Amino acid sequence: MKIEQNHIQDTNKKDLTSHQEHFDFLSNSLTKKGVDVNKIISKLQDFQVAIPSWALGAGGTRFGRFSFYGEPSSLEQKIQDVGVLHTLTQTAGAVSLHIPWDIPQDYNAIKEIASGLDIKFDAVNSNTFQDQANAKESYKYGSLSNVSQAVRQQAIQHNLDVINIGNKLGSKSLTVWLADGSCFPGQTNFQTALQNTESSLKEIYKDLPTDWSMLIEYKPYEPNFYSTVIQDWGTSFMLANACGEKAFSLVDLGHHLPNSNIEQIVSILMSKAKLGGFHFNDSKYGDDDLTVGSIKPYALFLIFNELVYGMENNPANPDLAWMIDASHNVKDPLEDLIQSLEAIQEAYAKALLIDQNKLKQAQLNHDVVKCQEILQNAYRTDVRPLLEKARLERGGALSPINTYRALDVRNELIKERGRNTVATGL
Ligand code: LRH
Ligand code: MN
Repeated sequence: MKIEQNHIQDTNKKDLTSHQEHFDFLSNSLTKKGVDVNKIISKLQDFQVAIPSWALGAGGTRFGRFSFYGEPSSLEQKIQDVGVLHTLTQTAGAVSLHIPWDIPQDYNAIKEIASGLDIKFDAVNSNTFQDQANAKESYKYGSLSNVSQAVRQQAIQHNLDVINIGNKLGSKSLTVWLADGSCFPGQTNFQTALQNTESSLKEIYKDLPTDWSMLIEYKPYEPNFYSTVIQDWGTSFMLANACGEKAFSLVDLGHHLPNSNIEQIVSILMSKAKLGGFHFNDSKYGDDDLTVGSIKPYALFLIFNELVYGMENNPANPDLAWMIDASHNVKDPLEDLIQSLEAIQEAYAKALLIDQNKLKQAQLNHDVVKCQEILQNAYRTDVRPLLEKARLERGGALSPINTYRALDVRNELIKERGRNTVATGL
């Protein structure tokens, strides 16, 4: 399924006038406030988010999985679906693969399809939380932290294989998330598990290509429910420092205990030049992997405020890896991802409207009310005309969801692929 430019222009036609009116009104009022509207639009256009290859089919829970049919059953079809998202939104110009769910059969063919759709390969993800059919050792009781040297070695080798696969695709970073931990007190020795994990990560780090980075993802619980070895940002930060200057922390928004101040965690990691990237999603309770901005849009805005400040004031922190990590139980996976991409662009655009100098001044004057006024004036601004302009200028859809439905993409995919295809992944 490939969406042609003229199809998008046809569906844009009826909304062009109202878009232009809204855009002109907003652009004039922002320009009067000294905002460089064109600068914001080019920042939005440069902001490319990687789509998780494991979230292009229906997700599920232990209680059930309900397909939307027409799911991609090969890596080629997954890249094509990312192409649909990128053509409509112009902000999904990358894919993050998960190994072994997405091992390319024909590297050149995959790279050709991806470059034809202007899709880059972002971080590759290792998987030592599931046993593979032909595996000699089991990860039942952990992988890089396991008391068994043989199990640790198998997990280290897997990560080196993942780097090798990523290297052939042009990826420049490895994401390591470990399910390692325990379900009951006494089951593991915390110190031994952490030391094993540190020495195993260092083994992997030794073979990291010079221009690569290692992203260490933390998570407080699940699938282990008493302890997780890399449970929080502090542990990830400590391990990243122990490995070296190419290792960083990865912040998955769903990997925080209730009421955690994620924006403060982001500011700390950036101030120490150890923030490597994000897995964007949203949640009400646990690692719910819901649509970005669907539950706590203001929290996402506050995180982008710290990111905008950090990108301005922490030059030592590397360019960040922007990725979505979501799972779709009740929404069409592609519509869910389109809504997530929109929410990310919206939070970023609103954060770019914050007058950081005025905010700094109000903070120095302890003018607490003014600080909030400055933040919320930006948050209360309807920035959608800016997002539309950014897409329109790049040939995208004014309303990606409307165009997706007007072109009946899901049914076209079902016609092409049938109703029984199942995408690899979660
Ligand atoms: C763990 C996680 C990790 C992935 C997996 C698919 O919860 O966030 O990033 O490997 O989801
Ligand atoms: Mn994640």
